[in-house]
Parts: sequence; structure tokens; C-alpha cells
Amino acid sequence: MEKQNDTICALATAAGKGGVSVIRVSGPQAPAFCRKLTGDTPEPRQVSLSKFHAASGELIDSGLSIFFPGPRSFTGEDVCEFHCHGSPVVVDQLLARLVEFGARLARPGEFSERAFLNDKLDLTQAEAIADLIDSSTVQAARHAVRSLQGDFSRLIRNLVAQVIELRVYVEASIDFADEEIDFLASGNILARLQALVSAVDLTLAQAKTGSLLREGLRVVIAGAPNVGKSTLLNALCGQEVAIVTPIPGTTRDMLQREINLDGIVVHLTDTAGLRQSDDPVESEGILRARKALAEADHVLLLVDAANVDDFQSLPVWQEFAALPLHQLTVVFNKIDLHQMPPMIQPATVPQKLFLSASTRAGLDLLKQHLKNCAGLTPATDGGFMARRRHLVALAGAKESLKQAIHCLEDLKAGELVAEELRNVQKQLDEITGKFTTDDLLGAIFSSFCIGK
Ligand SMILES: Nc1nc2c(ncn2[C@@H]2O[C@H](COP(=O)(O)OP(=O)(O)O)[C@@H](O)[C@H]2O)c(=O)[nH]1
Ligand SMILES: [Mg+2]
Repeated sequence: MEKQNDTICALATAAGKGGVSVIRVSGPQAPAFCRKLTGDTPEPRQVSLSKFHAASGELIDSGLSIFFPGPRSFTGEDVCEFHCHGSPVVVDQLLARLVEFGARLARPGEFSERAFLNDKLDLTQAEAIADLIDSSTVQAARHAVRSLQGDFSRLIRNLVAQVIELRVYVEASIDFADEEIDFLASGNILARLQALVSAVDLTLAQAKTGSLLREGLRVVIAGAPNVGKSTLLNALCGQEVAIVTPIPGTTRDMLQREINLDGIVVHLTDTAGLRQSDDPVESEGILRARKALAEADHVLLLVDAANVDDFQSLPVWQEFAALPLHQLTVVFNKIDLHQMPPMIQPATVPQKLFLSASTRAGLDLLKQHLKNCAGLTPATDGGFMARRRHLVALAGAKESLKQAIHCLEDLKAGELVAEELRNVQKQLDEITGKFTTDDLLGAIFSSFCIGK
């Protein structure tokens, strides 16, 4: 990260006309710039009525100024805020004046980034600020506030503390080479590793709910050509979004629509039918369909109801061999042609659902099923906001824990257990930002808006 000894400034309120605009300045020169702009030495944490002057001495505006000396400020540095009238012209003049003094216009997210670098916030809290501002439902806002208050960070720190305790024990055992395994057995390491897997699982489930509120559920409709994928998309959207014909290979590009199921945003993607094709356009569509499948939260594999008994011998089934099966529902379509009732078999692997996209029989079952897949219930309301990168890190930590159990039980190798536990800690530390790379920080903060 570049050095933070410069002083940055930006408009902190929304751009455009309004009652009041707030300009934020952070860095060692902030109080000096305040003195130059207002002619007064600012009193810490007191609101002063100020006049803001141009270089010529002419009045730009009058308003309020506040000085928050570091480290008791948002960024942990000296911070000044100037409240002026909400005029873009006034704001431009004040910012130009600050730049004249030697301030630099802040990059997107730079205030939050400094707060993070000065340990005022951890990474999940900094992200929660952006999520709170971006939230589009009350529920999402509540989850973001809880993350901002540190609920999520506390859970992660608690997990890390348990991992460290285990690491200390396991690493100590390596020094007793002869009795290493006895030593590990007496420490009940296996039971503690298993308890940690359960704890990570629980956090992962809560984080999934949070992430869902932020990002929505990504559902991909896939299958062979002509099974009724586009018809199903249209039925779920309640409008004719996709072209439906009896000709196989009609859909070539991906079609995406958002639907709202009782407050859960579902991003639906209709894809090109999966088959071998010599048509370059259709082939590209199929390539994209496979990519969408890999990124989906849930896949609806559409199959003609004629294939109820032999769907696993269809070529399209091979496409799904690599998918984790809990993300997959096989939807048998066109039941109207086979005199079958709409129904769901949620306990089978994979789960099965029977409907008719064109008569809409069973469509309600599918909507309810998608809501269940999202796992969003009133019971999960105490949760926090989470992002996809948090889910990836938690899933990685769980994988390393399972690996550690394998190293202990099957390989009886304490050193490998220690190595896996190091990985677990690193992945958990990535969530709160205790372990980070500049790339990760750059990617996170650059998605913030300026002045945040
Ligand atoms: N009888 C019946 N026909 C359907 C049903 N769903 C789709 N179709 C027909 O199947 C053909 C292919 O549909 P389409 O949605 O384009 O399939 P896609 O290639 O998978 O997108 C069209 O002629 C549809 O009218 C259904 O539930 N019942
Ligand atoms: Mg289609």
C-alpha cells in the first residue's frame, strides 16, 4: 500500500444539488487546511460556524466546520469536515481550494481504506459500510449494520482463536516425535477438529444467507435442446422474454432476468441447449452455458418427462457429473403430455420436480422449492451481511480442516495436520483482513464510491 502521509479530500455526500453538502478531509495537514480555508484554528470535536474564502479573499460560502483529531476519527487520522450549501459549484470551489493547499482528491473507498489500515475497522466492517449504503431492502440493511457492528468479525475471530489453540498443541506434539500420535490422541485433537468443522459449517450457513441478501440467488436453467427451458423462463417471469419454437437450438445467447420471490432476488439464466453442434454461434452459446453452470448457486436441469426412468443415461447428464448434487434439481417438464401430476421429490438425490412449463402446472412448487433452496427464513433474521469472497474463504477453511482430519486419522502425520491448520487460519484471517494482499485490498476498496 502506498504511504499515507498525504492529505486527501472528497465530497462525502451524494453529488448534485441538495440542502447541504459535506466535504471530508483526512491526513496530517487537515487542521492546517481548515485554518487556511476558514481563518480559524479548529476546536477538537466542536462545530464551528465558518466562512470559506477564495484565494482572492472573496467569500465562497459560509457553513460549518468540525475537526476530529486522530486517532479518534473515522480514518484514525486528523479529519476535518466542512458542511456547505449543497451546490455543485460551491463544492467544486472548495475542493479546488483544498487541492491548492496541497490536498489530493481521494480515490474511491480511500477513507474506508485508511480506516482499515489504521485498525479502525476490519475488512468485513469496511465492506459492510459499502453494503449498507447499497442495500435495497430493510432486511439487507439490518444485516449490513450487524456486520458493521462487528458481529461477523467476532464469529471469525472466535474461530481463529480455536484454530490457534489447536495449532499450539499440534506443533508442540511434533517435538515429541516418538510419542507424537499418543500426544495428539491425549489432546483429543480429533474431536476438537470435528467440532471446528461444525462451527465453520454453521458460520458458512449464516454467511450464505447474508450473501444471498446482497447478491441474490443465481439459478441457471439448463438441459438438452427443446426440453422447454425458454418456456420455463417465460413462465417464471410471467412474460414472454425468450423466443420459444419447436426448432432445437433456438436459444443461442444467454437470457437473464431477475424475479423477486417474496423479497429474495433470483437471477434466472436461460441457456443454449447442451449438445454437440457445428454451428459456431450455437457452440459459443453452449460454451457460455457451461460457464454459467459453473457459477450458479442452483441449477435446474430440465428433462422431458418421457425420460423419467432413463435420464441418467442421457448425454446431457454427463455435463452434471462434476456438479455438487445439492445444487441441482432435475425438473421433468411436459408432464401434460404424459398425464402425470405435478409433484416434488425433495429427498431423492438429485432432487426431482415434475411440472409443465406451458400449462404452468407445478410452477408454484418450483417457486417454493427455490425459496427453500435460498434458505431464507424468518429464523435466519439475526444474521449478518456477507460476500462471496467470505463464502469462498469459509469453504476453503472447512476443506483444510477436513484435510487435517484425514492427515491425523489416516496418515497419522502431525506435521501435515499443523500445515493444514496454518491454511485454515490464513483463510479465516483473509475474511477480516488480518491476512491480505494488496491486490485483494485494491479490488475491494476500488469498488466503493468516492468519499466513502
Ligand atoms: N406440451 C408441452 N410442450 C412444451 C412444454 N414446455 C415447452 N414445450 C414446447 O417445447 C418446444 C421447445 O420449447 P423451448 O422452450 O423453446 O425449449 P428450449 O429449447 O429448451 O428452450 C416448444 O414447442 C414449446 O412450446 C410443456 O410443458 N408441455
Ligand atoms: Mg430455448
